[in-house]
Amino acid sequence: EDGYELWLRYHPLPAAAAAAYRNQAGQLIVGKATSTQAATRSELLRGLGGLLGTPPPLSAEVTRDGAIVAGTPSSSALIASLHLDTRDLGSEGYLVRSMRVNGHAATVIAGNTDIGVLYGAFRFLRLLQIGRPAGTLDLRDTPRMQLRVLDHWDDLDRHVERGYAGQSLWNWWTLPDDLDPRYTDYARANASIGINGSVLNNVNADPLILTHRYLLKVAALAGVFRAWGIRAYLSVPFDAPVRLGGLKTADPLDPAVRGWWRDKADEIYRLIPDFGGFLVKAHSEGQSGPQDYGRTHADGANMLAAALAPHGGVVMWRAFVYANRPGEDRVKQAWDEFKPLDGKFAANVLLQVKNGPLDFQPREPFNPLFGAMPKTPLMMELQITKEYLGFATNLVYLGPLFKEALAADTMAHGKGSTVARVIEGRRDGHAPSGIAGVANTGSERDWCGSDFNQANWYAFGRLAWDPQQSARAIADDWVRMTFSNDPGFVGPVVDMMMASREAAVDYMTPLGLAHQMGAGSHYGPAPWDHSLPRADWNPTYYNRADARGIGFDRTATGSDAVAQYAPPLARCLADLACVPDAYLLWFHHVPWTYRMRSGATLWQALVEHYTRGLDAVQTMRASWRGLQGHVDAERQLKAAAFLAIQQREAQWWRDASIAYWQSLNSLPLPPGYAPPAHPLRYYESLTFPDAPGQSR
Ligand code: BDP
Repeated sequence: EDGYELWLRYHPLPAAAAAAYRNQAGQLIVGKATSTQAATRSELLRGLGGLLGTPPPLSAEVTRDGAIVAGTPSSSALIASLHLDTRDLGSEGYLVRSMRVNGHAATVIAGNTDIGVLYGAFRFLRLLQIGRPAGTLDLRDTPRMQLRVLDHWDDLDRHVERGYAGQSLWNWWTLPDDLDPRYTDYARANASIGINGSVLNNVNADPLILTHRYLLKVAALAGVFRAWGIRAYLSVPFDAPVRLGGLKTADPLDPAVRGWWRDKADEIYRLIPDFGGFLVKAHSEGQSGPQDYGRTHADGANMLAAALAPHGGVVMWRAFVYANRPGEDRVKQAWDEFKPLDGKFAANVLLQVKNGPLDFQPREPFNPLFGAMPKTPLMMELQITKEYLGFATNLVYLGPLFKEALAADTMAHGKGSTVARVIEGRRDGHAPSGIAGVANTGSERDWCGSDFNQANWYAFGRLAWDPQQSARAIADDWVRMTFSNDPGFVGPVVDMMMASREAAVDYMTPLGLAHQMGAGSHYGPAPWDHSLPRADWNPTYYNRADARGIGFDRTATGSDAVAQYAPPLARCLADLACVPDAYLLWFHHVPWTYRMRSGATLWQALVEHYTRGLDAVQTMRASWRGLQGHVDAERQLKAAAFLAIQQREAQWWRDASIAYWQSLNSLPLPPGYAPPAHPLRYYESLTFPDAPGQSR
């Protein structure tokens, strides 16, 4: 049990459950005329064979009860003869229905397309994996967003930026000849949760990826993914025409530059007819952009969009920009720069906006661009890899974080204009729509650096398909599929997962603090740090702590970032009487002695939160220890070892933070709270040049 099988762990079900399901899996009628049909067939045989002991026999028609019939009305005469209403299933939806076919009880899995049928097959297998009844089904489902994409921050030498699970999955050196079976398993895992796109390389992009030699490698991967409904995309550097093409400029209005990109797009589509498009990090953290030539983001994005449009490709243009403007609040910059461009982007451009205005913190308010650009399709970018959440070893289930971001109410069009509705694009009539997650995958056997990190990949896919699902229900499915249906195990583990994100916020950055991690590596606490050359890369820039108080004043008396939110929301966030505690220090600078709604002072509340976070990790650890015997020894021991690391790190976070704040405010600890284990200078002296995943 090394975790390789992920949630597609088709181990034999308990005898009674298997016996019951065998009545619903007596024979299988599914085509293999296309690669997706063949994939569907092989997955059903593999899944049912694994879960039930033997796979059902294949058949051309329904001759007995318990048949499973999968297909589209156009590929299967049998499905067509059932006259199913598939109109509202679109191009990726499916239905799974128990009905009589040829006088026999059958399960019909149908869609308008092969890929819809594949998604339906995975749904059917999931029902068996999680022990749901499968004899009276009437399910219909369609994705709420069109582009459901993983962004891999993988360099071409297999280093993964902010990756904590080994090397890149893509072995660029042995591609295109060697098609590691792992590429197929990657595609299966994604298809099982509805992910339909993969950006293969780092947003800090190397132009080498656009050479013909590398495009052949990309084409080989795209060839593996195709059957599973996944399109390949590439991150491209804006100045590729200069660095690769030998042109003097990358000016987006220059005809030679436009021609270069057009030719490049044509070349790509000759090799990969279903290529998805480009992801661009422009004018951000050292990457070049159209501003280098006196042009706007829209000029740059539209130029690439024009090259891709004839082939149906899209541009995902990132809004993660912040220039080095001392004295300015970094979190305001994207809004200032992009909002005036609303309506200026070509139809096949999506603006890819991080969930929060800063950078994938344990907690941030939502990015005010959501709701502020009704004429532009906005894609949300979430981070699945835990750059700011303790890396691979900390158990932090991100379902609640993703949900919080999606469910946030922008109030942009009155109550109920949630971020999810904005990105779904329905209100503003946008196509395309999408969501991206920065992948946490790597070459380690367990894919994600820990078994529990797999849940974050899983939750991302499930929420990308349907943001309305609950984080708890998704965790419940995942635990059952990954570990066991044993109720004595499922309940406690789901509780543990559901508590884990708030625990991390508490022991790292409670009450609206952010970016207090070690500069550069983002490992461990360093609230004192101001060593980096740019002010806005340093923890002290964000905490603004001194002898009197702490927090970033983003109201009108400070940076006024709050004014970027819709007025009713802005009014609340700016008002100490209304702002939620969770965002207090994000929007306000307050004295250490400030009275919280609970009656405690801010200082007491901070100490309480840090300690509560640490306690929660202790509880998680004890609860996992108590589940020994419910789970195989390998996965039990690994998670136990990682929880021990997490407990040590939570203690470190709590103690180092408290020691630093105390060095400023000279306040005693509230009674009953243990003092930090070491003096502040000990924490300040720790360095980790070897921390994994750093950017280059
Ligand atoms: C930051 C990461 C950096 C990425 C950057 C980005 O620290 O490695 O390149 O985001 O999203 O969070 O471009």
